Amino acid sequence: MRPLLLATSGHVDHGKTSLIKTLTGVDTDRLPEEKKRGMTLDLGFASFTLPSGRVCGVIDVPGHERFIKNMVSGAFSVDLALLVIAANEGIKPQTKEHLKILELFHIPNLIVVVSKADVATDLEREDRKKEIKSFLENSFFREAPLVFVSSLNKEGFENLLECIDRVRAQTRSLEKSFRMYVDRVFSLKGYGTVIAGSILEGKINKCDVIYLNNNKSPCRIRFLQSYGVERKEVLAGERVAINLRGIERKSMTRGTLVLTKPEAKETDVINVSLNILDNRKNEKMNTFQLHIHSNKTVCRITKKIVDKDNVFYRLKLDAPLYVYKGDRFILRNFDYSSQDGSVVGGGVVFDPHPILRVQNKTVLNKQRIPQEHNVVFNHAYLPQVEKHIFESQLKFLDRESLEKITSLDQKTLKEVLLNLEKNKKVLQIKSGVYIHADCFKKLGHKIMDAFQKHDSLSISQLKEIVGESRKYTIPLVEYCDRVMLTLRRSDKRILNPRFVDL
Ligand SMILES: Nc1nc2c(ncn2[C@@H]2O[C@H](COP(=O)(O)OP(=O)(O)OP(=O)(O)O)[C@@H](O)[C@H]2O)c(=O)[nH]1
Ligand SMILES: [Mg+2]
Repeated sequence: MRPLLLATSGHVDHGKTSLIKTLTGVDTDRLPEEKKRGMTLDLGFASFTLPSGRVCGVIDVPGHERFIKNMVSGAFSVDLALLVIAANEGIKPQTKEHLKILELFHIPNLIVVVSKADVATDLEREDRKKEIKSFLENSFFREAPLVFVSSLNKEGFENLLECIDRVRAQTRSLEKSFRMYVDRVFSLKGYGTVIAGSILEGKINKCDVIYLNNNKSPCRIRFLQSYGVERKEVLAGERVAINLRGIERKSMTRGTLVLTKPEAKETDVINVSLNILDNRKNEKMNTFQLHIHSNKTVCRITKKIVDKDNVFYRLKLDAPLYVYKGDRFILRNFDYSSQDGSVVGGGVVFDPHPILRVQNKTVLNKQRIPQEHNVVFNHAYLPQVEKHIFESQLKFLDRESLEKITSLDQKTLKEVLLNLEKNKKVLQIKSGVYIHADCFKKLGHKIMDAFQKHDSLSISQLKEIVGESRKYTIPLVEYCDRVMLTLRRSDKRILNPRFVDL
């Protein structure tokens, strides 16, 4: 029987991890930081056997909005999502955002799980049902079953198991070559590095060699495991853990493409069809965060292509990625003054290598290919610019001063800064104003220390702590609000009790 793969979804604290623990016996919050904060930060994995005897793989995702990237990495390829909504709180921002993501990914099945049923009266349950029904009315998941459960008194789990068991796994192509994106890396004592992910296409055999991204050197496999069982072969739709020979753990990252043939081709220009939702704040905005598989990059819409009745868009990606025709992605607001936006749309990759394909045609005409595509980004400038920003220490540098110090032209500097930002070396605390990430960390710690002595801090107090003028203190404090280090309470700031890390 084909195994099923499910992911949780839903607002922070609505009981996703507790639900998975009740279903599988596994506490997927395994990081010490997760235990300390009682909150999921990264993906959790487990599996269990359904009443029919079928195996079900589980990916537990974080609900906090800061970890949407992790949520997307876990949810993009599952057969079924459980949308967990707490009976006492109902629909909250990430309930909505996660639902949008599941719709844009065309996740084929959804079960609404109303958790914490033990705290709701019959009347409250009826109200919740009505609220959820109207919330789903115009969605792809109008017909989704709804189950009340309590992880406290185990109510509803039999019903939930039956609902899950009725879901059929999607048909996946076994004819295509093996493709998987790494979403988990760990090392096993005595065995070395293990990478894991959900297989999108094809199958993998223990005797295969694998290729990581566009590296042409083959890696040998020591063993394959799926849901805790050693296997000779694992198929699309299943999760697999691959123990690699001779690969260091630190050289592996989430998002790495794994193939069994050395065919990976990266791209930074793709043609896509887009579905922009109508909640976009600024119609003119054309720069977004693109989330695809377990990867994220900044992208810009550079062209609209009308082909007969179809409209496509060309996206320029800041960092090259390995994407394939038919892959679905999410777009989130990318406001340079805000680290996190909300989902504004998504789409499907229509042509992952459009420029290469049109090279023979007359369209290879400088006017039709945006100039920026001809610029070869010079990585040599990265350390130079980063050093200048770092050396300014607790000072903030704006783009104009950087232009003078580095003597780089505007365009090159912009590219360099985007790259540094993407790699989290520097932070843009306000449009055109930069600080080195390490310096921000130091400042953040100073601010956190000050909260040991004060319940709240005014801008003047924060100005003293930061040692900067109001001109820079205010954007810095606003940036602290955006990264959820601080919370605004009228004209003062308090430390966000749920702040995760710097
Ligand atoms: N009363 C009651 N409390 C519950 C139930 N399930 C979870 N909780 C409590 O709700 C809180 C959050 O539970 P989690 O399972 O960590 O929630 P989560 O959705 O995984 O949270 P994030 O992963 O951080 O988004 C914990 O304090 C749980 O003990 C339930 O069925 N009944
Ligand atoms: Mg959790």
